[in-house]
Amino acid sequence: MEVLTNTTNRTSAELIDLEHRYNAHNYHPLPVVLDRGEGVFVWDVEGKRYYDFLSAYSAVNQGHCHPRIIQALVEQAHKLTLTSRAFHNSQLGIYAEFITHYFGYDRVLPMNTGVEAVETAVKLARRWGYRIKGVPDGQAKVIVVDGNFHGRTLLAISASTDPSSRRAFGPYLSGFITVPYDDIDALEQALQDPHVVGFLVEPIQGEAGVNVPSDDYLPRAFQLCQQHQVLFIADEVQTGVARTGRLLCCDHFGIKPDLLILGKALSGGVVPASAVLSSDKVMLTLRPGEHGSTFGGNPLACAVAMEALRVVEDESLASNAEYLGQIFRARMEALYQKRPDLIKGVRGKGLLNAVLINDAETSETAWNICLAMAENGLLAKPTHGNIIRFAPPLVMTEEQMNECCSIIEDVFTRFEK
Ligand code: IF1
Repeated sequence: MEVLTNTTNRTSAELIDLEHRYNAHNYHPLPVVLDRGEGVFVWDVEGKRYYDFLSAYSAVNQGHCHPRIIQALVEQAHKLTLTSRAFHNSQLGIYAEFITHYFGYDRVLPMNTGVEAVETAVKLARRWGYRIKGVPDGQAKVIVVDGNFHGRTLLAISASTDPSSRRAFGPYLSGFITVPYDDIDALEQALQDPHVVGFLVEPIQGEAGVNVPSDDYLPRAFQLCQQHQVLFIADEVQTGVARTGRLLCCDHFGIKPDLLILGKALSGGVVPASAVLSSDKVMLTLRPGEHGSTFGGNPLACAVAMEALRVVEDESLASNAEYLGQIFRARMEALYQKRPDLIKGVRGKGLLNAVLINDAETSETAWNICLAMAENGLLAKPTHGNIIRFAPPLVMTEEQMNECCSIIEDVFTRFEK
């Protein structure tokens, strides 16, 4: 397919300057200006091609601009994009039936961004706590874990333990209890509080650096929540939709969360679409007019999300992620043995992986390695400190994965701190 030329007629440098001049400085991107994406590839404005190993933070699991998802977008966009929920629309009922059967839940509450779905899940847990569990009004608490990332709203940062996410944004929302991640005794202790209504956790912590818990942590946490009449709330915004080698990361641990939070790849990165899925007993505690959003459940997002989920199934993306993830981690482990001065660990599941850089002093090393990989046609970005996350689209072929591992190995082998 011919590479479409840059339609802005500006250079990367000019576009970076414009962004710096007129945009808030709330990110520090790699100096790459992307203009086009297709499958596992993205092109910058000068036409240089890269393998995308960030996948827009796991939103384009189905690959950039997947033709089937774009077709669903275009067809619906020509018909009806938004009605608000003041009226019904012809896509929402079909979508609700589709997604609840797809994931095995009674009901869905559609929102737009991941953090809106997190907010929705916490509101549902509190409401269930007051109406069903009998927690005194205004006393509900939700347990969260150290190193969590659930988004950027005041609720999400009130739950956060990360200074860069929360400092100088107070006052904070109360009603959160924080326990160490992967510490079942600490969780059991916190569950003694009769006002606890929910345990909110990422099955694998993304932003914290792809932290994978012990095999028995989540199953035991789920069991303890059941024993203490507490809702197990899985934030699968980043780990869900086949990213970790199963449809849901919770599937690796054999648990079915009481509330499931999805976002990002739910729409294949085409339009914002997020969702909370749960049971009648939780969902029906909400009455008309008590929650919603202008775009939540809009027909365009419904049509796109259904096709995005069909693609996941039709192209067996979960098993592909599982298979390619094993190749990736094996080659990175071998690289680790060759360069223990540069690497101090490799971890992840499916195609959500991280290479831990061996430099306690500065996070410059990880950054410079990412710059060198960009020079060699592969895009990845460090997360907290010296951890490089590697998360390509799940449509990658084995041949492409091997080529990418060679690029990474070449960069690491030649890299001097
Ligand atoms: C940023 C990374 C961060 C998430 C989980 C909810 C949300 C996210 C597990 C909120 C969002 C994004 C946000 C973006 C960077 C990226 C991210 F881990 F994916 F890399 F920050 F942790 N739950 N994650 O990962 O979803 O409202 O953004 O749709 O804010 O810098 P959102």
